[in-house]
Amino acid sequence: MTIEIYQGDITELAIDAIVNAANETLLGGGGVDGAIHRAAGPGLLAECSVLPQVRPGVRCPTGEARITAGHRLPARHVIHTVGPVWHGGEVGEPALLASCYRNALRLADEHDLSSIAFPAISCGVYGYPIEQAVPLAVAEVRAWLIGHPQARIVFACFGDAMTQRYRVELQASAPAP
Ligand code: AR6
Repeated sequence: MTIEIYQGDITELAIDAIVNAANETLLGGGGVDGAIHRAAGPGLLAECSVLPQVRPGVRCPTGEARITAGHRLPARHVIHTVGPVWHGGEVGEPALLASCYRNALRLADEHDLSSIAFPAISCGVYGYPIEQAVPLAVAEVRAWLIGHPQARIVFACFGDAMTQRYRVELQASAPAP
């Protein structure tokens, strides 16, 4: 089992799946979502747009996940999840963010995918504080890896500060030898 940190653009990873920090429409946006759609090409938007709507305009409610092909990406699949918008932390944000990681990893299981890269879901436009999001992400991934000893998880970090935060957290949370 491995957890790696990769600093750079998640769209460049040749891996079973990259996770997209999307919005509920699944029709693209800015940040990592925009980068993934640009790199994947129009086939990704076409595939997303025919996913069923659970409510008008909503293809993936906050905290849930959906899977598509990777289209022109080097990654075989994209697992789209929708993180919570940060409203101060008292309206269920941690539980919703945890469920993003769990649901993305459950889909990976269902599709026999063992190498998965995550961006820092909700830590951009959605405003989730990095100091709180990173320990949660690491804890969810570590819990899942216990039952998936062959899996490889990559935390894709944009920028030195994010990379450093993950590095510190991975060291602090490492199981005793
Ligand atoms: N590779 C890796 N990480 C990236 C990349 C990239 N190419 N681009 C940005 N990041 P955000 P959110 C980092 O805003 O907060 C979209 O418009 C970024 O620095 O992409 O969940 C969606 O459509 C940050 O650390 O996602 C939604 O409307 C992290 O990825 C909304 O933004 C997440 O930032 C979702 O907001």
